[in-house]
Amino acid sequence: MKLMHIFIVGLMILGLSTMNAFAEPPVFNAPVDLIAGEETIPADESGYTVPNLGDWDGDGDLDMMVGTFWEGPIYYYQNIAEEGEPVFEAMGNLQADGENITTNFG
Ligand SMILES: [Ca+2]
Repeated sequence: MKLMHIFIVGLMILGLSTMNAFAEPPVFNAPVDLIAGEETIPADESGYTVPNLGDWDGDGDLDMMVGTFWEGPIYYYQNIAEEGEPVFEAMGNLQADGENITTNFG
């Protein structure tokens, strides 16, 4: 059983390395700041700011929550566009019982 497991893992590694050998390198556009109103959506100094899109208010468009690193706040930006390109408005930090909800380590 252990030998079969090693064989399967070996096939997976071989398959992944073969896929990478033929893959084209990704091409990215120049970075742009994310804007809410007139303000740039903040990124913390750690470099681990994590934007997540979802329909958080249930109106059918994508809103954004931005998590920060290690006891940082979670910012909420509501998409206020009627249609087309999103337009984000800062709605403040996520809170529970009047206190900011913060992220854990990692
Ligand atoms: Ca929405």
